[in-house]
Amino acid sequence: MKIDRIELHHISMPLVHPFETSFGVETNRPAILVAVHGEGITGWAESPVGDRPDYSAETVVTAWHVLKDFLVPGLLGHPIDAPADIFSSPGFKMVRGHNMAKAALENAVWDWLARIKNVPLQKMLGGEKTRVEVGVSIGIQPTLTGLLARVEKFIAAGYGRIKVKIKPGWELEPLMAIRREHPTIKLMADANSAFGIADYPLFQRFEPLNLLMIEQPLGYDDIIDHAELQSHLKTPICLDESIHTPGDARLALKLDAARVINIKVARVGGFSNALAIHNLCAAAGVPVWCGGMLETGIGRAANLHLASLPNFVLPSDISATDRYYRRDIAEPVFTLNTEDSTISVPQGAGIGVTVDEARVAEYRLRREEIR
Ligand code: OSB
Ligand code: MG
Repeated sequence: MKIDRIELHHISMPLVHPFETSFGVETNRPAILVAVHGEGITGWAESPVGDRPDYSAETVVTAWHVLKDFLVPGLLGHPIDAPADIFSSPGFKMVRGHNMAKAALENAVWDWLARIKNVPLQKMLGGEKTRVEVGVSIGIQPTLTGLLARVEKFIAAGYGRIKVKIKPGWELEPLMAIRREHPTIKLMADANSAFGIADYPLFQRFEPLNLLMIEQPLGYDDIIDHAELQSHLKTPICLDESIHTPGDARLALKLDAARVINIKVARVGGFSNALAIHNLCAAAGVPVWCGGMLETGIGRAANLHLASLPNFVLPSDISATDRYYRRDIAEPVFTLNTEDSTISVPQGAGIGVTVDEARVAEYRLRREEIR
């Protein structure tokens, strides 16, 4: 089978609520959407790249360049009967790194193949769960009272796991305040690399809070200091930013630098690497969960399919649509199953959602079609 035309869309979506992490505030979420057309079918995927190279080294501009000038031209006309065929195309063989650019194109091809076969994407990935356990990720808030009100609101809405962003000066106190009011809620913290190994005594003070895990406390490119930090703690450390490849995951597992891994399909370069990391962790007895990047309904649908695999045993950062966007670009929107803090995996062909192209056009800053 052949792909004859590929579209790139750069969009910017207004968030319902500004999202603050240790590296800054976002009020609008950019993304690159990829649509692959061939055999009368269209496959979609989303690259949740940022405007700034803060979470990852890539930006909308670098991902656009790598897609348009290298990855896409090599895939047009290249025979594809299974996802693995992508990797023999000239662009994928050549390009080093640029995982978020690769993920968008690879994942659009997975969606395209699943739609051609008329099966839900999860079947092709090997996932069986029909509901995925989820939580909510709460950004840094201006005040402690504001944070507690937000936590309260999400718990009342049915979320069974709360993750809060932390940074130096906003760590122990907010976590203790939440724990005091919610003694049994599944609670965790994400530092997005804001601390150093010298801060280990601070993390030891987290231990009585019984956190599910501490996500990416140290350097975005570090594994070895995380191993050292883990040796001082009972609370599991989870790696996010530091894991880009199955090789990174092997190293982290070998050094006991991560007792949990957050798999973000964009960060690891697409479903093939995500599956490889899932399998490595399963073999090592290390649980995984699916991270989020404030995706639109396109990226979140893909995440739900991935998180339906068996070793995704911890709640994933996939929340209901109304937590991110007033109007999303794909239908149907996602709602929380409040009885068990899950979201159902959409059961249509491919990612199981329909892209609203008129809305994509409304939020679009740039479009390009390559034949
Ligand atoms: O570190 O997990 C992160 C959003 C943008 C960049 C990094 C992160 C996040 C989130 C959002 O935590 C989770 C979600 O999409 O709900
Ligand atoms: Mg994170």
